[in-house]
Amino acid sequence: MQFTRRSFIKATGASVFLPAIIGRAWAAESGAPLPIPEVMDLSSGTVGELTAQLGKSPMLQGVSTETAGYSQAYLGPVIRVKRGETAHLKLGNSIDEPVSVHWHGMHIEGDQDGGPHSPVNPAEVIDAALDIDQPAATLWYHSHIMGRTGAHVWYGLAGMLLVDDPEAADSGLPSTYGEDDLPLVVQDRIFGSNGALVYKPRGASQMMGYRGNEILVNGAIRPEASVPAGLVRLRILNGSNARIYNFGFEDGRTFMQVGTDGGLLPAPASMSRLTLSPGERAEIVVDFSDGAAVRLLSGPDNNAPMGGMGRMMASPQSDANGVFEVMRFAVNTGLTAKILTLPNTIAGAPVPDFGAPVRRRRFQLNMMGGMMAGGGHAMSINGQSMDMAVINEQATRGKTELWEIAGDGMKHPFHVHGTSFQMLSNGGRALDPAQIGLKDVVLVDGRAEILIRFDRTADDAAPYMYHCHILEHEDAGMMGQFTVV
Ligand SMILES: [Cu+2]
Repeated sequence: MQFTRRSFIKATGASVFLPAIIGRAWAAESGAPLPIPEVMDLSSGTVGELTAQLGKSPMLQGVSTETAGYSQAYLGPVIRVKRGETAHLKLGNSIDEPVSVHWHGMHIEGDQDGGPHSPVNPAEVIDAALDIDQPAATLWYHSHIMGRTGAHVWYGLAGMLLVDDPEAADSGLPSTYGEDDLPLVVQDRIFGSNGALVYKPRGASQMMGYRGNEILVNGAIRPEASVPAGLVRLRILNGSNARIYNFGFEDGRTFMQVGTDGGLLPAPASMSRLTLSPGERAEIVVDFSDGAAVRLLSGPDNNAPMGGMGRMMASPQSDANGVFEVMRFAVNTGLTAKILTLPNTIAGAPVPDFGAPVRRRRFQLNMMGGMMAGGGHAMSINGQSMDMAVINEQATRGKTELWEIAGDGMKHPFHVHGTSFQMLSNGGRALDPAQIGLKDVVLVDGRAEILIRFDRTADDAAPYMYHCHILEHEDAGMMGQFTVV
């Protein structure tokens, strides 16, 4: 398959966006072992290679699915980088349309950021250097081409990235990768009757964001993780285009959140439900010492402009309350439980030091009312649709600002490139303990306020972006760009 614009459409050529259940030639069976992505360790000067490619993935039984990935068939390796070092990569592209590698959550210069101004063109190889200076965190990377981000991520051009910080080395958290420290990339997808991924946002499914009716974790449908009978750290990334998850365990057990988008929390926060919107990450620690198998579930996603429109969105098979399975955990007593208790405080957690803001900016996210560069209606921010030729804002390096973000119609996950921010308020309610940590996505509930500061620069040639992380909204123009000088 050629990965052209046309073949994307060909691959998504089903005439409706809901899959044909009757007559499908495949089975979507759950319970396969959780795939553990390979690690690409870029510490100590190791140069990594990351090449966008097409592949075939055995996601369904009886058919293989055409997908895309970075140096593998679907998704990419888990990249590890170390604070204080410069990570080096060769970025390639064997697909016949431009892709990029945006480093979501990294505090790096605009020309390292991998946004829409930094494509990797077909057959091109680019040397990338990332100056790592931020606390330990669970970040991710994905393609970020203007108008194409939704399709690229849907087909698989995304992966997780972990920043290791020597200051957090003795955090006391589970940290044996693949055993008691598991990456979980959670995504919803739609498969056509031929087993191909279907991506065809239009009408309501573009307006509300494109959602799927099958849940994948690390590329496998509702898999099963084998875990030791102790504490296990789950690094959860909502890598979906639009779906908001409300995670919880089937037996209602509590768990501890220990990290958010931008790093570890100063102390574990106990909870039994966790909401993650597209682009957000959370690190949680779950106690499996009782030896019981348990399912991770999520609830209905009713994020829609008007009541009732939710019914028009694809959704997984669920119970009467809209609750559906994400994945399962089975305790394997053959695995050694290395961590049995959590510390009361977490070493290496960042301490926000924003100080008083020197200025305020306001961002109004509009689902209507923007104009596309070539004319025509689009989504917008402050009445302006994303235009690659227009710098919307200019910030000053090192100066703290207060940003007020307001959204219309529905909740929008607002993401800012190049830094992490601190939430001050959201929807007029008190922040919960996990929201005190550093963030780079805020699910704007009516109106949110954040404190933000940029310690790196971005010029006109490679500006930073702010945008809605519902990828169909971003692709429709709900994005702007800014410099930091
Ligand atoms: Cu949005």
